[in-house]
Amino acid sequence: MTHELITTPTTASVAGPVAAAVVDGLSERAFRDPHLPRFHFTSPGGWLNDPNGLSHWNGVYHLFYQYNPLAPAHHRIHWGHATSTDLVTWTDEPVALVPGTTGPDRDGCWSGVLVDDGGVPTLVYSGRHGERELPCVATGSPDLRHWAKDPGNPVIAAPPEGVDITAYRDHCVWREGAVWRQLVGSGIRGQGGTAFLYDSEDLRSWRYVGPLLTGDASRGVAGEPDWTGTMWECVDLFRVEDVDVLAFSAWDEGTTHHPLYWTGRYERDTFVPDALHRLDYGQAYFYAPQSTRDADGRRIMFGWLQEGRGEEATARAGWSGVMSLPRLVTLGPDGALAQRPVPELERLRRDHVATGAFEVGETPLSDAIRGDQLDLEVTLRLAPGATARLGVRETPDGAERTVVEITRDADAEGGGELRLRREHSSLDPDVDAGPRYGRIPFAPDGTVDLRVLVDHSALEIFAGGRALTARVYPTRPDEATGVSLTATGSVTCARLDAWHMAPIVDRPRPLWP
Ligand code: DQQ
Repeated sequence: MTHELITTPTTASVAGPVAAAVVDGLSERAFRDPHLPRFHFTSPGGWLNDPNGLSHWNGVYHLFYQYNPLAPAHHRIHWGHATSTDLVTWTDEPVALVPGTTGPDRDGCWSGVLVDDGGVPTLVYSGRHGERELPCVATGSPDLRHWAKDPGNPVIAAPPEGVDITAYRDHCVWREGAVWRQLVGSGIRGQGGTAFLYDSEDLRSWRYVGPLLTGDASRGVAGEPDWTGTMWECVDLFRVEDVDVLAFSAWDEGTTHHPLYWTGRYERDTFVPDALHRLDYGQAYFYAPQSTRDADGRRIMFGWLQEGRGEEATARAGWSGVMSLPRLVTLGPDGALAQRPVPELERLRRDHVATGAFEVGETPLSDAIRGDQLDLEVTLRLAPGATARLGVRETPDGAERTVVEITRDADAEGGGELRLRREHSSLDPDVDAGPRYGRIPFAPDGTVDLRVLVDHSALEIFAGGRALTARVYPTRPDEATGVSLTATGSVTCARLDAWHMAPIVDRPRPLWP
């Protein structure tokens, strides 16, 4: 094996075949890492963050992503690109955008979207130069494999005049009659996060309309449900049934971030909010989501699962960042979004094990249910005040274990809490062990459907339509394969179905396809 690069070169000239030679070994290292997920999409090696340019184009799903192919570090971000016809397996495509040697994106091609401009695939993204990001445009070949940056970049020369902003980046672009509309994520100092609205006839020349909606940064504490931050990253405006949704990632310098959404009404130049919701209880473990409407009219969403282990361990591993499983987003009966993995993923299920109904605590789980690539579906019925605990990634001695806990309120009003306990997930003191939790709805009889997808270090949990995403890194990954179900109080398991999930990749992939 040739030498491996841990620090990213700062020169702008490393590209293509040169980069591939410099970082030879990175993708092999990533592939060998026992914490690398096997049925989630990851980059071939190096760094991955936000999903970008998500679209369903001529029957092919396109997933672009924030990518540094040179090192597992957020630096000089490129746009990686992968395609899929089934949302299950992915083909690596040529890197779509490379930071320029000069120009407004010389320090990175940050997040953005793909739109269909009369048949011409067009990317709108944030070019980064120094500490500043500005909107840029690139057009693609008909197969979306080759991209040319617009010589007029940046297409908006500066943020709106006379507004004291905290930041300015990320785009949501859509067609409305004869005009294009665009949102750029931002924040107004002393007020809160916002999304600036623009109009254009040609995607190149934009007229500033005003803030679509502005949050209140003084409300709440970082990470708490009503905290909307000082800046909104990755704004995404879409409609589900008859409800408009404004999704964003609440950000503030140096604090916890989290993804949120407003439900409400988009009316001409404003968004009239109705209620604020959390998109995922994992906070920054499901960040910067982006969604698209596919040819079947489904709203499909991906988010970025960042790492929860120390920087040194990440550098050694040779990779960083996981793309969430594609989620189907619908409107729940309570007016909030309901999320679940797309049904296509069921194709990866193997070795089905099912149990009949049983009282939790009386019957041990079948020994056939164990592993680090699992899809677990459980329907539980809890008495008021009862708690069910599904343990995953457990070592035989119990020294390492991750617990998904569900508690029904004692007053049985129809709600309860989903909590992920990670205090024993890893014996490695550098690993993030903080809990994650949020409210979930129960059926009136105390029933709740729980789905847990375990993919090595990636964990996606869905309960009553709510999502909680996180990362876990047992130090004995080969032994941490146990699964258990226990309870305090009266809990009936109405059904439990478990499958092993087949991997979607069987060898290291080129960093620079
Ligand atoms: N990541 C991108 C930004 C965006 C942030 C840079 C969110 O465009 O605001 O990689 O994770």
